[in-house]
Amino acid sequence: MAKTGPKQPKKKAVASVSARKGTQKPIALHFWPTPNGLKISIMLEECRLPYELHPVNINKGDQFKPEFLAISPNNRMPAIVDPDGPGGKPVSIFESGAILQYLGRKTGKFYPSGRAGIEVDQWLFWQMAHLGPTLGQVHHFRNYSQTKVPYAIERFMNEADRLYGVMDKRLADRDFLAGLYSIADMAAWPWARGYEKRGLDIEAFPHVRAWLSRVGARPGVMRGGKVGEDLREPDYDLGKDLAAHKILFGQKARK
Ligand SMILES: N[C@@H](CCC(=O)N[C@@H](CS)C(=O)NCC(=O)O)C(=O)O
Repeated sequence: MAKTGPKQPKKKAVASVSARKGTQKPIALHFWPTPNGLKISIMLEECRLPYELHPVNINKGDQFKPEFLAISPNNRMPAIVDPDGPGGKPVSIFESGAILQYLGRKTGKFYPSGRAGIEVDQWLFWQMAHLGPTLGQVHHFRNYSQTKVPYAIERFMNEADRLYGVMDKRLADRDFLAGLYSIADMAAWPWARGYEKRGLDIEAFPHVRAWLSRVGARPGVMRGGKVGEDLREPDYDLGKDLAAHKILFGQKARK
């Protein structure tokens, strides 16, 4: 928790319409436009919470700046600072699942309590522990690794296929992962929509495909899913940015 409100990295823009209209103090969203970052811009847009975007260019090493590490010690975005946290005091939060739960509790939206909340937790943690990390590894070994390792590609693509299968079965008789639309869908959607880049055949998963369209048609998801599009150069390809590879893929405890 930030006691006095941590120093913020340079501000880029006020992203939400509600931030300009409302009287609430905006939440600082430390962000780069990747699936994990977009989970939070989507939730903020869905809740119409005012927020300011603080770009963290992870390809250039912004995640190692001391002021960012003060709020996100794992040097990963997203992170937020809510000036109006519990007890009216500022609070900082890292880990996208924890942020989604916090915003759900704060607003009373998309994160029910009781039995329904248990459903949400299971699918939220499933995304955090399985879908996100596995698709991340698929992307890494297929698109970023300079050495093609067939075993790693096959291993993670098989696992991704299995996970899409789990999701497809789950969505066969309900519209959303936890029944009602929730933070679990917001966590899974930005990852699941990238099936093409990861070489997955969506035709094999018709219920996932229908859910991708259902979630993607929500105005809040449309707004939140586009946040930060202008931050990267239009033709940027991390697969070819070897300087970024050094920053992102060579990390160890001691420098
Ligand atoms: N479990 C974390 C994962 C966050 C994460 O991996 N963020 C990546 C971008 S998608 C990042 O900030 N990488 C910076 C780095 O690797 O140094 C969450 O869900 O918040």
